[in-house]
Amino acid sequence: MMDNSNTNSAETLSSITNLNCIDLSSSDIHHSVSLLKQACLDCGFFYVINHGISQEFMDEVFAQSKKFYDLPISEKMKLLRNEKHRGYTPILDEVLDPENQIKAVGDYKEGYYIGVEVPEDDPEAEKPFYGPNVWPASDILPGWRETMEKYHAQALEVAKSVARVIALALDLDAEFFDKPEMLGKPIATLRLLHYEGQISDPSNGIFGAGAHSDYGLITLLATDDVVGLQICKDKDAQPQIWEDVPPLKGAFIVNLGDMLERWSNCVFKSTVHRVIGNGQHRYSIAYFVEPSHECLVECLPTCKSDTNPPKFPPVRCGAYLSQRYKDTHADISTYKKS
Ligand SMILES: O=C(O)CCC(=O)C(=O)O
Repeated sequence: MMDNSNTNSAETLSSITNLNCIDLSSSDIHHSVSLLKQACLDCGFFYVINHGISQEFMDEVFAQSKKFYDLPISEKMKLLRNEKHRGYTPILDEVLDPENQIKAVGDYKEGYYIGVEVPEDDPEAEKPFYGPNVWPASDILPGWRETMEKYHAQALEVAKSVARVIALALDLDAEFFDKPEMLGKPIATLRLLHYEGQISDPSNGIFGAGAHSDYGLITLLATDDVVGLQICKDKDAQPQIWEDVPPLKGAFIVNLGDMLERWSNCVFKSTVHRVIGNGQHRYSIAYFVEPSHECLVECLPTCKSDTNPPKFPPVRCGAYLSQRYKDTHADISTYKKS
């Protein structure tokens, strides 16, 4: 829970939000579609349970993530992210809410990006979000790469299952997002996150993660049991109302990204969220799912009419994402200079 000192005139005390919960193992698809649709119309956030990834394996991924962050900063900096957005992002590397973080310098979190593994000599590696990953040496973190690769693959299957329910909720064929140019050849990025115990102070622009909406189709978020994630259903409201999203053991918190908001002509919402630090270490794992680089994101046929024309021009996924990353991350050349 946020404490009084963490509020300013533009926002009120937070309350706990009540998200719908989609059971991916349920045979009642109509019920799942209806729950998901209600969540997407309301705030674009929901829980997903019985998704097929075992708790034992989730625990292993979190344990491996913690081992990485326990390394000395000198070791972590050897794995600094590259221009393909692979590798380590130090504290303050990312500024998710530049407007409100003017007084601070960035997000008080460190991260590690792992994307789709494409060998350097593969022509596909020319694309902005494809290429080889950056991996810690196996003698330093044995089994780390294998664990993360396995998680990447399993999380993609969960994302595809969620995307089928989303497609039905948008009156599309269940397989709409399975096409080769969509999740057949996705840009899917796993990001391990660590909030190192900095207490947030919104009035001074200090956040674990500043307010933002995600860029892509959907994000699957796994968290430990430390609270911190908050959503704001109406970012234009004055004062803004921030609601805590409590962790739910074994569940993914799923949220819709801006690309899906564009695709659906704003029928489905991509909601602003942030992370408030309360002094405790917090670990989370975000899995950002986007279609292929070439995919043209243009208003879905089921989301437009004569009286409701498309609100956005079509955009290529790769170009759109490149711009969003550029807007929110430090220029890597600044690390080389220092
Ligand atoms: O760590 C969290 O709970 C949220 C992370 C997040 O919002 C992001 O990385 O986009």
